[in-house]
Amino acid sequence: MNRHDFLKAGSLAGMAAVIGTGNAFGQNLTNNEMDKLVDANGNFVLQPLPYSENFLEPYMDAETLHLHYTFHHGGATKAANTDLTKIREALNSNNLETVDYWTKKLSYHLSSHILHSIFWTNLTNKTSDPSGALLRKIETDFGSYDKLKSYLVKTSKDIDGNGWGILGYQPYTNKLTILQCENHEKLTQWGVIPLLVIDVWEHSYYLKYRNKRADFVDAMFKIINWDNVADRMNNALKLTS
Ligand code: MN3
Repeated sequence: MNRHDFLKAGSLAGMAAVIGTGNAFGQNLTNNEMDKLVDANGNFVLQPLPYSENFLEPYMDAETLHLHYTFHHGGATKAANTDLTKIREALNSNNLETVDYWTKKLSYHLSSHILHSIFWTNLTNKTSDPSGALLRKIETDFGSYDKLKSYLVKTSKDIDGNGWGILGYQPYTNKLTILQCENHEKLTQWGVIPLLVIDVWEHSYYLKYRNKRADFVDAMFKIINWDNVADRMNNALKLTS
Protein backbone atom coordinates (compact mmCIF):
# COMPACT_ATOMS: atom_id res chain seq x y z
CA MET A 1 0.00 0.00 0.00
CA ASN A 2 1.43 3.40 -0.91
CA ARG A 3 0.97 6.47 1.21
CA HIS A 4 -1.93 7.77 -0.87
CA ASP A 5 -3.88 4.53 -0.44
CA PHE A 6 -2.93 4.52 3.20
CA LEU A 7 -4.45 7.95 3.78
CA LYS A 8 -7.43 7.35 1.48
CA ALA A 9 -8.34 4.13 3.23
CA GLY A 10 -7.74 5.72 6.60
CA SER A 11 -5.74 2.58 7.24
CA LEU A 12 -3.11 2.39 9.89
CA ALA A 13 -1.79 -0.98 8.78
CA GLY A 14 1.30 0.78 7.40
CA MET A 15 2.28 1.57 10.95
CA ALA A 16 2.91 -2.09 11.67
CA ALA A 17 6.08 -1.98 9.62
CA VAL A 18 7.33 0.92 11.69
CA ILE A 19 6.49 -0.10 15.23
CA GLY A 20 6.65 -3.87 14.86
CA THR A 21 3.84 -6.36 14.80
CA GLY A 22 2.74 -8.42 17.75
CA ASN A 23 3.22 -5.72 20.37
CA ALA A 24 2.66 -2.05 20.83
CA PHE A 25 6.22 -0.79 21.00
CA GLY A 26 8.81 -2.90 19.23
CA GLN A 27 9.78 -6.35 18.09
CA ASN A 28 12.78 -6.76 20.38
CA LEU A 29 10.64 -6.23 23.46
CA THR A 30 8.87 -9.56 23.25
CA ASN A 31 11.62 -11.02 25.42
CA ASN A 32 11.15 -8.79 28.42
CA GLU A 33 7.39 -8.10 28.26
CA MET A 34 7.93 -4.50 29.38
CA ASP A 35 5.38 -3.48 26.76
CA LYS A 36 2.55 -5.55 28.25
CA LEU A 37 0.83 -2.69 29.98
CA VAL A 38 -2.31 -4.62 30.96
CA ASP A 39 -2.95 -8.08 32.40
CA ALA A 40 -5.52 -10.62 31.21
CA ASN A 41 -8.25 -8.80 33.17
CA GLY A 42 -7.48 -5.46 31.57
CA ASN A 43 -5.86 -4.02 34.69
CA PHE A 44 -2.68 -2.00 34.32
CA VAL A 45 0.47 -3.75 35.51
CA LEU A 46 3.99 -2.57 36.25
CA GLN A 47 6.29 -5.06 34.54
CA PRO A 48 9.80 -5.81 35.80
CA LEU A 49 12.54 -3.67 34.29
CA PRO A 50 14.42 -5.37 31.43
CA TYR A 51 17.69 -4.87 33.37
CA SER A 52 19.04 -4.45 36.89
CA GLU A 53 18.81 -1.09 38.66
CA ASN A 54 22.54 -0.34 38.28
CA PHE A 55 22.64 -1.31 34.58
CA LEU A 56 22.60 2.31 33.37
CA GLU A 57 25.36 3.54 35.72
CA PRO A 58 27.07 5.97 35.70
CA TYR A 59 24.76 7.93 33.41
CA MET A 60 21.67 7.05 35.40
CA ASP A 61 22.40 6.14 39.02
CA ALA A 62 20.78 3.10 40.63
CA GLU A 63 19.11 5.05 43.43
CA THR A 64 17.38 7.48 41.07
CA LEU A 65 16.32 4.64 38.81
CA HIS A 66 14.92 2.72 41.79
CA LEU A 67 12.86 5.67 43.05
CA HIS A 68 11.77 6.65 39.55
CA TYR A 69 10.65 3.18 38.51
CA THR A 70 9.13 2.07 41.81
CA PHE A 71 7.37 5.20 43.02
CA HIS A 72 6.79 7.39 39.98
CA HIS A 73 6.09 4.82 37.28
CA GLY A 74 4.72 2.31 39.79
CA GLY A 75 2.56 4.92 41.50
CA ALA A 76 1.09 6.06 38.19
CA THR A 77 0.26 2.48 37.23
CA LYS A 78 -1.56 1.90 40.51
CA ALA A 79 -3.42 5.21 40.21
CA ALA A 80 -4.47 4.45 36.62
CA ASN A 81 -6.26 1.35 37.94
CA THR A 82 -8.12 3.47 40.48
CA ASP A 83 -9.14 5.93 37.74
CA LEU A 84 -10.42 3.12 35.56
CA THR A 85 -12.39 1.62 38.46
CA LYS A 86 -14.02 4.99 39.17
CA ILE A 87 -15.01 5.40 35.52
CA ARG A 88 -16.48 1.88 35.45
CA GLU A 89 -18.42 2.63 38.66
CA ALA A 90 -19.78 5.84 37.17
CA LEU A 91 -20.92 4.03 34.01
CA ASN A 92 -22.48 1.18 36.00
CA SER A 93 -24.40 3.54 38.27
CA ASN A 94 -25.47 5.83 35.41
CA ASN A 95 -24.01 8.80 37.25
CA LEU A 96 -21.62 10.76 35.03
CA GLU A 97 -21.07 13.58 37.52
CA THR A 98 -17.41 12.70 38.12
CA VAL A 99 -16.27 11.25 34.78
CA ASP A 100 -14.56 14.45 33.60
CA TYR A 101 -12.35 14.29 36.66
CA TRP A 102 -11.47 10.60 36.38
CA THR A 103 -10.95 10.75 32.63
CA LYS A 104 -8.48 13.58 33.14
CA LYS A 105 -6.75 11.58 35.88
CA LEU A 106 -6.63 8.47 33.69
CA SER A 107 -5.01 10.38 30.85
CA TYR A 108 -2.39 11.66 33.30
CA HIS A 109 -1.61 8.30 34.92
CA LEU A 110 -1.90 6.09 31.85
CA SER A 111 0.22 8.45 29.76
CA SER A 112 2.83 8.20 32.52
CA HIS A 113 2.64 4.39 32.41
CA ILE A 114 2.96 4.34 28.61
CA LEU A 115 5.78 6.88 28.33
CA HIS A 116 7.81 5.35 31.19
CA SER A 117 7.47 1.89 29.64
CA ILE A 118 8.91 3.28 26.40
CA PHE A 119 11.58 5.28 28.27
CA TRP A 120 13.05 2.27 30.12
CA THR A 121 13.26 0.20 26.96
CA ASN A 122 14.75 3.14 25.01
CA LEU A 123 17.85 2.95 27.23
CA THR A 124 20.79 0.55 27.37
CA ASN A 125 24.34 0.44 28.76
CA LYS A 126 26.30 1.21 25.62
CA THR A 127 26.58 4.23 23.30
CA SER A 128 25.33 3.87 19.72
CA ASP A 129 23.97 5.83 16.76
CA PRO A 130 20.92 5.13 14.60
CA SER A 131 21.57 3.07 11.47
CA GLY A 132 19.77 1.31 8.63
CA ALA A 133 16.13 2.15 7.90
CA LEU A 134 15.84 4.37 10.98
CA LEU A 135 18.84 6.47 9.93
CA ARG A 136 17.50 6.81 6.38
CA LYS A 137 14.11 7.94 7.69
CA ILE A 138 15.82 10.46 9.99
CA GLU A 139 17.82 11.81 7.03
CA THR A 140 14.70 12.15 4.91
CA ASP A 141 12.67 13.90 7.58
CA PHE A 142 15.33 15.99 9.38
CA GLY A 143 18.30 16.20 6.97
CA SER A 144 20.78 14.29 9.13
CA TYR A 145 21.16 12.55 12.48
CA ASP A 146 23.12 15.56 13.79
CA LYS A 147 20.23 17.86 12.92
CA LEU A 148 17.67 15.56 14.60
CA LYS A 149 19.91 15.28 17.65
CA SER A 150 20.37 19.03 18.09
CA TYR A 151 16.62 19.57 17.52
CA LEU A 152 15.60 16.93 20.09
CA VAL A 153 18.24 18.11 22.59
CA LYS A 154 17.18 21.76 22.27
CA THR A 155 13.43 21.09 22.53
CA SER A 156 13.91 18.68 25.47
CA LYS A 157 16.03 21.17 27.41
CA ASP A 158 13.53 23.97 26.75
CA ILE A 159 10.35 22.25 27.95
CA ASP A 160 8.50 24.54 30.36
CA GLY A 161 8.36 22.81 33.75
CA ASN A 162 7.96 19.04 33.74
CA GLY A 163 7.63 16.98 30.62
CA TRP A 164 9.14 14.82 27.93
CA GLY A 165 11.06 15.29 24.70
CA ILE A 166 9.58 12.89 22.17
CA LEU A 167 10.66 11.58 18.79
CA GLY A 168 7.55 10.06 17.26
CA TYR A 169 6.08 8.73 14.04
CA GLN A 170 3.03 10.51 12.64
CA PRO A 171 1.14 7.90 10.57
CA TYR A 172 -1.15 10.43 8.89
CA THR A 173 1.79 12.20 7.22
CA ASN A 174 4.28 9.29 7.24
CA LYS A 175 6.88 11.44 8.97
CA LEU A 176 9.07 11.28 12.04
CA THR A 177 8.37 14.29 14.19
CA ILE A 178 9.45 15.95 17.44
CA LEU A 179 7.04 16.83 20.24
CA GLN A 180 7.56 18.89 23.35
CA CYS A 181 5.22 17.31 25.87
CA GLU A 182 4.42 19.33 29.00
CA ASN A 183 3.58 17.18 32.00
CA HIS A 184 2.41 13.84 30.64
CA GLU A 185 -0.66 14.23 28.66
CA LYS A 186 -2.68 17.36 27.94
CA LEU A 187 -5.64 14.99 28.22
CA THR A 188 -4.37 12.44 25.74
CA GLN A 189 -3.22 8.87 26.28
CA TRP A 190 -0.13 8.45 24.13
CA GLY A 191 -0.57 6.14 21.20
CA VAL A 192 -4.34 6.31 21.10
CA ILE A 193 -5.58 6.01 17.52
CA PRO A 194 -8.62 8.24 16.94
CA LEU A 195 -11.67 6.28 15.71
CA LEU A 196 -14.48 8.82 16.21
CA VAL A 197 -13.89 12.52 16.81
CA ILE A 198 -16.39 15.25 17.66
CA ASP A 199 -15.28 18.78 16.82
CA VAL A 200 -16.53 21.07 19.57
CA TRP A 201 -14.59 24.15 18.49
CA GLU A 202 -17.15 26.98 18.23
CA HIS A 203 -16.69 27.27 14.45
CA SER A 204 -18.34 23.87 14.01
CA TYR A 205 -21.68 24.95 15.50
CA TYR A 206 -22.00 28.71 15.97
CA LEU A 207 -24.30 29.51 13.04
CA LYS A 208 -26.96 26.94 13.76
CA TYR A 209 -26.52 26.14 17.42
CA ARG A 210 -25.24 29.55 18.65
CA ASN A 211 -23.98 28.99 22.19
CA LYS A 212 -25.63 25.58 22.59
CA ARG A 213 -22.69 23.20 22.30
CA ALA A 214 -24.66 20.50 24.12
CA ASP A 215 -27.40 20.52 21.46
CA PHE A 216 -24.76 20.24 18.75
CA VAL A 217 -23.10 17.23 20.42
CA ASP A 218 -26.49 15.51 20.80
CA ALA A 219 -27.24 16.20 17.12
CA MET A 220 -23.99 14.63 15.95
CA PHE A 221 -25.29 11.25 17.08
CA LYS A 222 -27.94 11.51 14.32
CA ILE A 223 -25.25 11.55 11.61
CA ILE A 224 -22.33 9.43 12.81
CA ASN A 225 -21.15 6.90 10.22
CA TRP A 226 -20.55 3.87 12.45
CA ASP A 227 -19.40 1.78 9.47
CA ASN A 228 -16.51 4.19 9.10
CA VAL A 229 -15.75 3.96 12.82
CA ALA A 230 -15.82 0.15 12.55
CA ASP A 231 -13.40 0.27 9.58
CA ARG A 232 -11.04 2.42 11.56
CA MET A 233 -11.21 0.08 14.55
CA ASN A 234 -10.49 -2.96 12.37
CA ASN A 235 -7.47 -1.24 10.85
CA ALA A 236 -6.22 -0.21 14.28
CA LEU A 237 -6.62 -3.75 15.65
CA LYS A 238 -4.27 -5.03 12.93
CA LEU A 239 -1.44 -3.18 14.65
CA THR A 240 -1.45 -5.55 17.58
CA SER A 241 -2.56 -8.75 15.86
MN1 MN3 B 1 9.47 9.95 35.04
